[in-house]
Amino acid sequence: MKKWLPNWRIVSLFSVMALFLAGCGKPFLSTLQPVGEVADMQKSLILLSSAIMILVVVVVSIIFVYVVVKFRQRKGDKEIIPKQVEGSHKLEITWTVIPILLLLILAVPTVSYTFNLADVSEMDKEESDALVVNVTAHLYWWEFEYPEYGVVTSQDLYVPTDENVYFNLEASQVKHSFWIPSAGGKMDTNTDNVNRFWLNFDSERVGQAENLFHGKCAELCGPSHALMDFKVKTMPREDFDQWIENMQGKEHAADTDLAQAGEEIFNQSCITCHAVGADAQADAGVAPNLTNFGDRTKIAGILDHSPANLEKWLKNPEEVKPANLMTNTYGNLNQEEVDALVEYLMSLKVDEE
Ligand code: HEC
Ligand SMILES: [Cu+2]
Repeated sequence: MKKWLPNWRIVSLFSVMALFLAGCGKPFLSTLQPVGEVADMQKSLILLSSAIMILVVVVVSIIFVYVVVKFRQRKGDKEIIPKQVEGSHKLEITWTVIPILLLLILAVPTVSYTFNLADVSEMDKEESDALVVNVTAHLYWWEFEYPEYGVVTSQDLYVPTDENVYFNLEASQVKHSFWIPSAGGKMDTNTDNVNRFWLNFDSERVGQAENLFHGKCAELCGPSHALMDFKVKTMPREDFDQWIENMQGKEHAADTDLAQAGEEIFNQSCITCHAVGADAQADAGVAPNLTNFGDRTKIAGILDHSPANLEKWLKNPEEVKPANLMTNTYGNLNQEEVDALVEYLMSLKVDEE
């Protein structure tokens, strides 16, 4: 009997692994650390379905092992066939009723949450003051439009806390999927229809990630799919209104000579795709709107936001994000031009310091 006991080394290995894996969830990127109502509902479904599955696996395994041990052929008793239970009504009813009950336990909350999560009736009301964001997924970046306010931004999504935020989701070239793990999702963004859903960020809990959550593309869309990240900045409603006002009023003036030189280069080589300023919607959809580029937390969604990384991006975007749509669309920039562009782009800010 003794040799069946697990070795202490194995026990400690598994305990260390469990401890290690327990550290996997990061508060800005974990479905298991929900930040709002939608994420709470989704987490409870994950836990419920996992519990049911584990229960089934454990019970079936125990019965399996029991049967194998109990009815095995022992030494000496050859060709004895145990009593057959085929056609037993009692057994057949039991193993039909139990799964039905388990499915009911799973189905009732799932259906009720599904309807609740799909309830976007607020968006169709005439006099609604619900906040709507139009999300367009592009290769390999995200565009966010606030249609009530005439504001467009990209890569960093700004949302107020403690209210439902409604999303219209679309894609421009190929299918992507919009996912903010801590807040909810995923929902596909398609090229031929608009999907709608809502999310909610609880002000009591946004502190867990210092008001900055990570968003992801969750549908394989091309070579840079894994790099198609975005950020979500959460803030109280007043700060959000202030941000909208700043975005609307933005008349940017380059304040140093270098930035001015950068602006000139930008207006020659980059403005065909990128837009800057309050009326920037004109060219929306081709390239990220850069009105508040200086406030971004990342460059192109993934590089840390620093002048050195911006230089790296401008010199060779392909190296950072393979197959992105900026590669090879403008001539080679010399060092002076890069320096000027970096100075100019980093000065594009609307947030108050
Ligand atoms: C053909 C259109 C096109 C041209 C021309 C172009 N870009 Fe881009 N740019 C893009 C696209 C598309 C992206 C998004 C790439 C991605 O993330 O996959 C991008 C991304 C960027 C980003 C990162 C934006 C962010 O929000 O993090 C910066 C900065 C940038 N471009 C600067 C420039 C500058 C400066 C020039 C001119 C020298 C330029 N671009 C010329 C299409 C263009
Ligand atoms: Cu993708």
